[in-house]
This record gives sequence, structure tokens and C-alpha cells, in this order.
Amino acid sequence: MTQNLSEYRKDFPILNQKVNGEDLVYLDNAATTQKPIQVIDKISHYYLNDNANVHRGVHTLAERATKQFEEARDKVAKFINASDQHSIVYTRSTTESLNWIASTFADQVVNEGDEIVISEMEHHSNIVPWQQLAKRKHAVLKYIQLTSDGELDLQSAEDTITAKTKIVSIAHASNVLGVVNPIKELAKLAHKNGAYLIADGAQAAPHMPIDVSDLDVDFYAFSGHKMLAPTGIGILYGKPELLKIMRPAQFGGEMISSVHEQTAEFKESPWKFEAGTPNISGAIALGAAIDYLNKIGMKNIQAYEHDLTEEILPKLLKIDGIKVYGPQDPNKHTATFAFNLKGIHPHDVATALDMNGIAVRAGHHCAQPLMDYLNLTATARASFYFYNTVDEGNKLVDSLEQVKEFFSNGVSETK
Ligand code: 7TS
Repeated sequence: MTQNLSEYRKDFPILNQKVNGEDLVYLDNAATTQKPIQVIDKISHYYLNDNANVHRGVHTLAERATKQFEEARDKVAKFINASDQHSIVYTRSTTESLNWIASTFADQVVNEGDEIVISEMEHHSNIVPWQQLAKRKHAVLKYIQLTSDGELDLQSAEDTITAKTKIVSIAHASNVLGVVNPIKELAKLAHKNGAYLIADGAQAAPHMPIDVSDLDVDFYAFSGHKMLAPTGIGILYGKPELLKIMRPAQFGGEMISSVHEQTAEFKESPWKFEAGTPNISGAIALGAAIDYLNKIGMKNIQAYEHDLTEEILPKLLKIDGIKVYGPQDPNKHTATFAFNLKGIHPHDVATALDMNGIAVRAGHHCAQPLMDYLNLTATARASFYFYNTVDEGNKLVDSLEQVKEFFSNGVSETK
């Protein structure tokens, strides 16, 4: 993997630019990843040659568009080892996938007094839809606690998931703490208690092999744009028997088999969920992104990102006055690092890093309950992908030392 890295980087022309006079170091991959030329070419090829609406026309372009759209669905199914491509629903994003489950399937199974369980490390997209459902249904929203290391506390999971629980919805990987949660064990625990397990895979699907059959999750949600595909395309995987009973969230064209004045019959899954003209080029481009990831191999990506973590996390931890959130053991950490430098606001850290060409995010990372839990308002966050190098990690570490120096010497002395 390492020896091919410079080859892969060439596929991402955007990475080859100067920002503020410095080589760009893009470390905001948890927010969105860059797109390789193969994905960009796929989109332009589609619009230059094949553009048509899907499932409607019998003409050649419509057939070509439909074929590619459905082939991409097949690729997604294989990518996460779903047994059936009918269990892959196209959505706009992880956020839309989670909202659809909360407003339809979960709405159907949750009753007054039932409990919905999430964790203290969830993204707002895996919190707010459940708050709304709990309000609507007079149900109770409960939180699994974290260990002092920032991992999911399994004892707390055992205590919180009970016979009253109907839904458990947990991030497969955290966008802040860099931990991977034991989804398979949580699914077992949920099922033992008669509950359904939903995994938010936004930060996991781009970085590791995913096997929804082995994990035995009931639903799995992720976004194309965090794994080389464009924005506006997401996936909702559901077990076929659950998608069969799940209501559509939206109604209209495409999703019906017949419509009468007062009633309508719907298509079967997944098409009954896909009302209106879908993001056809986005789905096809997601297929191209999956081809690209498969060419490298998800195991190789996972191993390489682990090597990056082993190299960079100890160096970050050595910086005097830094606090890195989540486990300190590289074996327990993904290549996403949220941190603060003592006495310097994370927005100042991010702005100063940008002056060195380094793109990181600062803020609450759409995880305000987690910030409250950790007694913080914000952190800086560097998130790596397979196209990042150890040199880029070293530049981050060196720049953080400079940022510290700059702020401790005071701005006035430097001018
Ligand atoms: N769940 C997790 C764990 C996420 O990290 C994100 C996005 C989402 C859900 C929502 O994904 P979307 O594609 O629907 O927006 N996380 C981030 C982030 O950490 N910085 O920007 C977006």
C-alpha cells in the first residue's frame, strides 16, 4: 500500500495545490473526502453520453442510465456484504437514511413508554431524529455512557439496553473520539432484548471492510461523499424482511406500481422508498468510488490508516499542553484525532494551521452532547484518509508546535 501511495495521490488532482503558499495538507476527511479523477470522469461520461431518467423510458439512453444505476446498487450490496441488492436503498446521505428509519420503521414499532437507546458519542444526525420520535411517541431516549478513555462503556450498554428497549442506534465509528464501536456485540445485546440495532456507518464504511451480514445489524446508514463519491448520495441498508414492513418516507412518482383516485399500490423494496427522480449520476459515481476502493482493498486501507495512527498519535501526544480525546492506544484509535492545545481556542488553531496549508476542522463536530459530556465547547480535529502521508502527519505535528510558540509569544511580538 505505502509504495503505491504516490500513484494513488495522482488520482486526486485537488491535493496538488498550494494554500497560503504551502502545499495543501487536507486533513478534513471526516467532513468529506476528495474525489479521484475516475469518479469525476464517470460523472462527466454519464452526462456526456448516457443522461436519461431511470426506470421510465424504453429508449437506449434510459436503458443505459437504468443499467448503470442498478449496477451501482449491486456494487454497494457486495461492498457491505448484503445478501440481497433489494436491501440497498438510495438516499441523499446518512442523515436522510437515519431520518427515514426514525420517521417510518421506528415510528411503526415504538410505542408510548418504550425506550430508544443511543450513546453519548453520537453525531446530531443520530440524536435529533430520535429526540423527535421520542417526543411524538412519548417514548424515552436513553444514553449509553463512555469510559474515561472515551470508549463505549459495555457495562453501561448492558444496563441501558433492556426489555423496554425497542431501538438501539449507535455510530460504528466516532467522528470525534476515533473509536470503533463493537456493533456485532451490540446487535446481539439488542436482539436478546427484542430490540432493533441501527448502525451509523458514516465514519466506518469509508475506512474498513463492512459486513452487514456478519454484524447482523438491522439497518446500516452511510454517505457516499465520505468515501470518494459526490455529495447528495447516501445508502440505507435494511434487512429484507424489515424493509418489507417499513413504510416509505416519501410518496410520488417512481415508487408506485399503480395509482387510483383514492389509493395507490407501491413497488417492492428498494424502489418503494425512492420517490421521484433519484440522484442518478451520484449513484453511478458511488459505484465508481466503490470500484476505486476495491482496487486498493478495504483491508489495505484499514491497515495503512492504522500505520498512520501508530506513527502520528504518539507524536501528537508528546506535544506539551495538548489534550487528544479518545483512547491513547493506537490499536484502539482510528486516524481521526480531536484535540485541544492548552489556552488556545481551537478555531485559532485551525486558522493558524490553514496559514500552513493544513485543513482541519474546529468546532463541536455536530456532537454537542458529547462536548457537554466531556465538558468542552469545541476541539480541533485532524482526520486522515488513505491518500494522506506520514510526512503530512509530521507537518501537522510541527505546525502545532509552531502554533503553540506563536500564541505563547503573543501576536504583538511577531509583527
Ligand atoms: N454520522 C456521523 C458519525 C458523521 O460523522 C456524520 C457527518 C453524519 C452522521 C452525517 O453525515 P451526512 O453525510 O448526512 O452529513 N460528520 C461530519 C463531520 O464530522 N464533519 O462534517 C460532517
